[in-house]
Amino acid sequence: MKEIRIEANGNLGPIDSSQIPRYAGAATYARLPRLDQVANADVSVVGVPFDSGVSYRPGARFGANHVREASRLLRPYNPAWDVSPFENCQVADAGDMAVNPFNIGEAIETIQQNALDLTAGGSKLLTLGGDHTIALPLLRAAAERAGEPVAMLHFDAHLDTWDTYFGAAYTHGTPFRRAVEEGLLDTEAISHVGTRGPLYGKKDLDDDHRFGFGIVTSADVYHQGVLETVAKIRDRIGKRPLYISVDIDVLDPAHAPGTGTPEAGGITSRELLEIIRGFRGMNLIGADIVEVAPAYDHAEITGVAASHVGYELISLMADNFVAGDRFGAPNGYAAQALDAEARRRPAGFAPSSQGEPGSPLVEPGSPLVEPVETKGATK
Ligand SMILES: [Mn+2]
Repeated sequence: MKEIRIEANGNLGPIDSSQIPRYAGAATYARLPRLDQVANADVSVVGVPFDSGVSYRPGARFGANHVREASRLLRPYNPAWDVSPFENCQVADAGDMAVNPFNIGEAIETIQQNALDLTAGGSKLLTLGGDHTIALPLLRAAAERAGEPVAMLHFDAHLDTWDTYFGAAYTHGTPFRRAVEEGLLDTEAISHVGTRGPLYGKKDLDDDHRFGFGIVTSADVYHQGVLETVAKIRDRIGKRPLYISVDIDVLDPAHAPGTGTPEAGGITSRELLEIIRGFRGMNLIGADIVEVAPAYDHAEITGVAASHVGYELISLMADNFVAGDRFGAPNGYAAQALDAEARRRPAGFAPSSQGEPGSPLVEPGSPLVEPVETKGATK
């Protein structure tokens, strides 16, 4: 059947969901075009169906397609950034890498080479896993493209800086120790976020600290809040080339049951999305979302969360295509919470018919958001 797509600024966007129902047709991420349907991509989304490195529940090999299926409801305008990511730049779904499920070493080589191929023309890469083993070859490719060790934020319940499992050095619990050993990371600017749960011993933390990682625990996010968390991360990393690796188990099992090594006491999907929105202007060069295991998911809870995390990461990449320095600028929703000045005209909620540009949308002290007419909007 013929595809009817949204097109803007010369970029081929998602299938138009006002013309073709969201649930129809084969799934690509956010209903975006395939990479072979566009001349080139500024941002490529690629799947890595690989879970041979897991230590507990298997199943993340089915993660990428689950996230694609759960991403059908994403709409083209992101009010939190006041950005239309698929208009600002060309985003395309590059399909899945063909990785060997029986040979981890060969799989790692394949992932590294495919990531280099996909970024050869300057495209940024958002990778959907797969288990966390895949972060190592992705970081190798990212550091090679950056031409220097990269800053990294690692959202995860776990440290993933262990040494070996059953003598194996390349697993989903070891990628970031290997990455430090290989000199891929700027050890002045690396941190875990959302860490929690029992460890094998205090040595785990000592080793991790020695490698240079900061730790923002799940409890830290609760006690200090999102804005303080964002401010500390922004101070530490600045505008260095940044890679973000999101293990979906950073979310509480209530928000992401479909994963391999769940830990109670995680952050919420709201907190994770708001933290990423606070990274406005930071130099995101690549990202991954891993450990989505659909066999343990219910009602697409985990898939929906992962698809929205991907949408915010792409929005950050797309926001950087807009002229001007946005480093440290609040996003629309955060601005609403921050102060009355921003509240007058929060990004993404232009006054339109309710007043002159810049005039108060709401009186101080009144409810923040009035009901808005959404006639003709597509759900
Ligand atoms: Mn992990």
